[in-house]
Amino acid sequence: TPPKQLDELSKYLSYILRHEPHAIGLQLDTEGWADIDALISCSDKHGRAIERSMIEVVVETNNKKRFALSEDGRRIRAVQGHSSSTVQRTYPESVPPEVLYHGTATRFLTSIVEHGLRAGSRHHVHLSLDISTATAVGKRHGKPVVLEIEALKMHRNGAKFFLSENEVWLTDAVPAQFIRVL
Ligand code: HQG
Repeated sequence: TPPKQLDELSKYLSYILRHEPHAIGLQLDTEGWADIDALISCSDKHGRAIERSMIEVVVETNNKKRFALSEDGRRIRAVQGHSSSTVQRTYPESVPPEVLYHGTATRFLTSIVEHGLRAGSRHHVHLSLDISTATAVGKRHGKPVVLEIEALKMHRNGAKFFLSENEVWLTDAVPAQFIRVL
C-alpha cells in the first residue's frame, strides 16, 4: 500500500475514532474501543472499502502511534485526542517532568494569557515533552509559538497529569500563572 493511502486512512481513523463515530453509525465504548469488524462494515456501508491488513499496517507504522489494538486483536482505539462524548477514557496518572511544552498559534496568545489553556472540544489539554514537537503542533493552527508549562509545580499544587501510551501528556487545564511564552 502506498504511503499516501496509509496517511489518508490514518486521517479517516482519527476522525472516526476520536470525533465522529456516528458519521458511519459506529459504536465506541467508554474506553474508546471499536470492534474492527464493525468499523469495516460501517465504513463499507458508507462507501469506503478498508481491509483489516491495512488497518494493522496503519496501527504499526503510524508516526505518532495514534492507534492501538486490543490484546485479542479484535478492537481498535485512538490513543488520545478524543472529542466524542461517548468516550471517557481513563489514563494512568503520572508525575510530569519539571516543564512541558504546548505549541499554539500567535493569534490565540491574548486569550491564553488571560484564561490559561483550555481543553476546548477535546477532553484534555495536550502537552509535549520537547519544543520541536510543540512547534509542529502549533503550526497546524497558524504562526507557531511555544509555551513552557511549569508542569511539576502544577502537579505539586494538585493538578493531575496523565501520560498516554504514545507519550502525549494530558491535563484538564493550565492556569495562566504556570505558562511562560518562549
Ligand atoms: C488553543 C495533535 C484560545 C490551543 C497534536 C490550540 C496534539 C486556546 C487550540 C493534539 C485556549 C486547540 C492536540 C484559550 C487553548 N484561548 N485558544 N484559552 N486554550 N487554546 O487541535 O493541542 O497529530 O484541539 O493552544 O499533536 O493543537 O492529531 O489541540 O491551539 O497532540 O495526533 O486551542 O492533536 O495530534 O486545538 O492538538 P486542538 P492541539 P494528532
